[in-house]
Amino acid sequence: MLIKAGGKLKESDVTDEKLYLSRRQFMAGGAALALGSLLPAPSLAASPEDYPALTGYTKTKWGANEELTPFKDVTRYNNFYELGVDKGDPAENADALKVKPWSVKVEGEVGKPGEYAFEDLIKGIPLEERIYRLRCVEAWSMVIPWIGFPLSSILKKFEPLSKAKYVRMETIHAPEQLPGQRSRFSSIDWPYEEGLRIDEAMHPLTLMAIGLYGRTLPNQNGAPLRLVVPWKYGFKSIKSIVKIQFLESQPKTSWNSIAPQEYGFYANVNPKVDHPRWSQKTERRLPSGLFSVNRIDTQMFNGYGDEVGHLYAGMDLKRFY
Ligand SMILES: Nc1nc2c(c(=O)[nH]1)N[C@H]1C(S)=C(S)[C@@H](COP(=O)(O)O)O[C@H]1N2
Ligand SMILES: [Mo]
Repeated sequence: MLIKAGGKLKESDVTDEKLYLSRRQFMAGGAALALGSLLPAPSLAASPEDYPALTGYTKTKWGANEELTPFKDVTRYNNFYELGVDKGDPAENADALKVKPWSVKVEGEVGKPGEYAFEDLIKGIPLEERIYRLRCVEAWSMVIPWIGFPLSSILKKFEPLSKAKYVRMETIHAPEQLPGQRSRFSSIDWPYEEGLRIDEAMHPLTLMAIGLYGRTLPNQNGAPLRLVVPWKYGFKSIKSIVKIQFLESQPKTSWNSIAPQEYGFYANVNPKVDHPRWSQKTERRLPSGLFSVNRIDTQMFNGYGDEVGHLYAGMDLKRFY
């Protein structure tokens, strides 16, 4: 059931994290849009072959029987508000993001803080392909063949101290590159930030991805490295990470700061706890069109409950949503 005072909701109304960003940002972008329409449309890379190949990864059991969401949908239906508010904007603006050179700052309660070059960070860590479901809080979902490694394998390199109870991550802040960060009207207090409890961060399912479909990550999917937490709503899977902090207390997170009554710190996929404005009982599995919506039931913890349920034993998941 959709909950809204005074009338019915259309399907399009529900695809709306951008509700918080777009109304004002849309007007600010108006001038640029008008200019843009005079220019030839950019030619968008549409197949895996358009991206550099990744080699030497092993295939895993994860998602082996699932039907993959086509590459085109995985790379052209994105939420990456630094690159625009509409689903097609991140692909169109992808070239704005510069991913070379790239480094990650490591701070806080760790034995080995510092600034690590991307190449050093991933050196020596075996790459895996894992097919995971990603379920957005907007009630659409995809099945994506990620390439990456358990987040724990890099976190351990930094030697976390016992005081480290949470991990906070930050996305690149570069308004000169990223159109979404230039908008005076955006509700997000950049940079985008996310956090996990340390046991969630260290869980073997939590993936740091550097590729998909056998290729390096397209920028719109969060190049050069982005988190994938498959039992949580998509917004926890922070893109284009430049900072990792180990903290004693729970960090702020971008969506929780914008609308705390709608987006919690935990954000576990949960069909029993509805978003205040729509149901979370079902989802549209992409590709989804007007005539074949492809609606399926949403599973507790996005179907990963056997692996992660114990992390939340005894917690009231209506309160800690
Ligand atoms: N930095 C950053 N990370 C982000 C977002 C964002 O806007 N900025 N959007 C989040 C949301 S809401 C979702 S659903 C997923 C989408 O990931 P995908 O585009 O790779 O499918 O990225 C998440 N990570
Ligand atoms: Mo999302």
